[in-house]
Amino acid sequence: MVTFDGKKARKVKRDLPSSRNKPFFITTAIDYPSSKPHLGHAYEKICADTIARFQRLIGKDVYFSTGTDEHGLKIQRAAGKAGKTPKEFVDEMVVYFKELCRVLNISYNDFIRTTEKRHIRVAQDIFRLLHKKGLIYKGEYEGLYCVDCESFYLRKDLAEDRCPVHKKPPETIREESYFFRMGKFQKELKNALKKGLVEPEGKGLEILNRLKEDLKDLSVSRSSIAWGIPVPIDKKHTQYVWLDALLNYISTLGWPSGKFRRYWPADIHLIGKDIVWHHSVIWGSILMGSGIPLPRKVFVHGFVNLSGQKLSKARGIIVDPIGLCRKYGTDSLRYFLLREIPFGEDGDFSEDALVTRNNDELADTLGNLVHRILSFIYSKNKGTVPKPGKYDKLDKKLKLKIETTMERAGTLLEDLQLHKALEEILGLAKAGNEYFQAKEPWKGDFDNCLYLGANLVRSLAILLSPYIPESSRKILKSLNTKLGSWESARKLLVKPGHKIRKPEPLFRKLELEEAPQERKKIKVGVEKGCQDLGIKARAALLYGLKVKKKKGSLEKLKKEQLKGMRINQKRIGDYLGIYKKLGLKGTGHPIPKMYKIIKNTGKLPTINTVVDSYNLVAVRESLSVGAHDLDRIEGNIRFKVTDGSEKYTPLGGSEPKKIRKGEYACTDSKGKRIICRLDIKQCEGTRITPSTRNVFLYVQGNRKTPDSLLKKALKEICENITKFCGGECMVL
Ligand code: ME8
Repeated sequence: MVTFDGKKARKVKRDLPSSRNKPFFITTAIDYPSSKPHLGHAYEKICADTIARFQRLIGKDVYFSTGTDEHGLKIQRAAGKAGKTPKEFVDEMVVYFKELCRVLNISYNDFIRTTEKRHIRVAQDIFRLLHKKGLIYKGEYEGLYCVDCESFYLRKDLAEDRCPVHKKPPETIREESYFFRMGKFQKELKNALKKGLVEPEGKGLEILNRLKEDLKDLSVSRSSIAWGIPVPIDKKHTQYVWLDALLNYISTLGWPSGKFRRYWPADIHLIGKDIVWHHSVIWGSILMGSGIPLPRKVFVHGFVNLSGQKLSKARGIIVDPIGLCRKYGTDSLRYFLLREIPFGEDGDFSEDALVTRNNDELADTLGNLVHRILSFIYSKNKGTVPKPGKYDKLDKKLKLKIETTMERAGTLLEDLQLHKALEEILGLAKAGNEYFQAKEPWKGDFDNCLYLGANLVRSLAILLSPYIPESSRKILKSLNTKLGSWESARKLLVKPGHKIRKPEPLFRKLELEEAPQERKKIKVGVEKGCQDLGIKARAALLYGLKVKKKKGSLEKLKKEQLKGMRINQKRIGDYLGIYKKLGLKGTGHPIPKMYKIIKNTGKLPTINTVVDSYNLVAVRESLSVGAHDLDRIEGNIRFKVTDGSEKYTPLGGSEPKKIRKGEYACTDSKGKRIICRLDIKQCEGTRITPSTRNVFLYVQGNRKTPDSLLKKALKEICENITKFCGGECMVL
């Protein structure tokens, strides 16, 4: 459908779905509003929105639904903690989820809440239907339940007696329950999975693997949880949250009539990797049992991690997506997530990387191209698109590139390769810049360049509109035209003589804003066992650092200070004396080892600007010093004598190792995780890397170490660090 009308004003048809268009139904998971939305929620909605917008552009009649999953124990408890009734609580929380959609520019058709009447009606009707068909029976359930997953686990599926996802011990639950004969559908489920119900393929295979074992019936009611949809045949029970939440996909369509007949089966259920079982096995069997066709596809996107760490509220690893949009702009965030994370795989978020992509790709490549072309037309040709002459080689090449990009990116988007399609489109913008440069319009011969340039800008705005809708709208506004169909992006519909508007600035170059971050504070304690050994520590917190791998001025300082440096053997002996007292033979202090390296190579190793800053003082004063990423520390710090149950993952390791009993160590996580062993062997989880911003630093001594020395050394290290990494320091 062509919506551009050139000079002659003619009313054109808007690109709205008509009942003749093929329907396309896409859903996201519905989020638990147990706390405010996180970046993972934002990512899923952005991806679904991009697909929905693309499908609309290719002429489909799209129905896109999202919403919130508001029942169950998790919500009931969160409400209790907040001192609210569950309903008051979800009513307050849902505002944030709707606000998230608004800020992210999510073009949903429906936002469904599972506490709405229209949903409760469907959930109860399906329960009744399954019961009537003999697929639901009463029994007793005893099992291990993880509230955070709202799921039961078999003991063998736990990881060290904890939920494998949330790492929390499950609760034992024993009660009367209604069961759904899920086991009956094992064969049909396997067939559906083999036919590709779940994508990417690997995720489907994982489920097929689990289906090698007998599929058990599912407990679908709870008598001990009040906050849920009442079981229609027995009001003492409430429906299991998943036999409530999953039904949102049909209640949003008003099953069994209305929109349901038009849009079902769903084309895509877009979900994260932790709920694939629920969406294939549980949802699949509920649908089969109810006689409803299966969705066409369950697509599993990856997880967004924060600089390599899993987002986790408990561990303080959270990012507020609304805050990010305010800080950097919605389209910068959308663009970053869609471009950086291969769709279907996990990916990393960091503000540094967002700023870099924004500046290099949105501002420099795209913004620059649009600005060059439009402002040239505006200032040098009175805002009028010129009439082209005969095309030369460069013109023909650009025209062809516009056509092939539309085709390739379209195929990739239909195939859900969102990141690859975006790469193609960016390639067109790059080609556009090269074209403009090669054509040298400033020399006076600009007709072809500006005519094709204006059309290129229009095509780019259309192709980018699923990804960065607001920027696309701004470009089209400056160009004085409207959004056209995807297919129309190949055509040269901006005609000679067309008047453009004054170009608006598109993307600003961003700077990484450090503050105002909340400053995390922790306490440091030395337990009695450690005090008895004479262990003492002085600590500081450093904020807002910029850690570099290497810095010239620091290298210079290291070189200067190494001249004639000796270590204090007596002080090292004091540490070793404690090790001996503890019966820990064969454990050396690292300072002599480092000293040996210095003697052999003439250099202090270069690790990064924080570690090098403290190593310098640690070697000279022969003191034990440790620095850790403050944001990755869980709870407070305790120096303790180990009882052997603690977890310790050495640098470079991925699995925790056993630790011997009777060592002394620096720990976090209520004394359960070793962040540093006595011989200053750090753990992997809190290591300092170039993305570390905030640091916990300590200098550790023993009975014989003067307090004044610890204080002086700490001060010098803090000064070094802030000199070479910036930021501020707070001595504890
Ligand atoms: O699971 N990165 O709700 P939820 C990307 N209510 N996606 C993530 C993510 C991350 N770090 N963390 C979570 C629920 N998600 C249920 C769904 S559907 C009938 C019921 C994804 O709030 C997660 O995989 O825990 C899921 O798809 C969605 O966010 C909502 O997660």
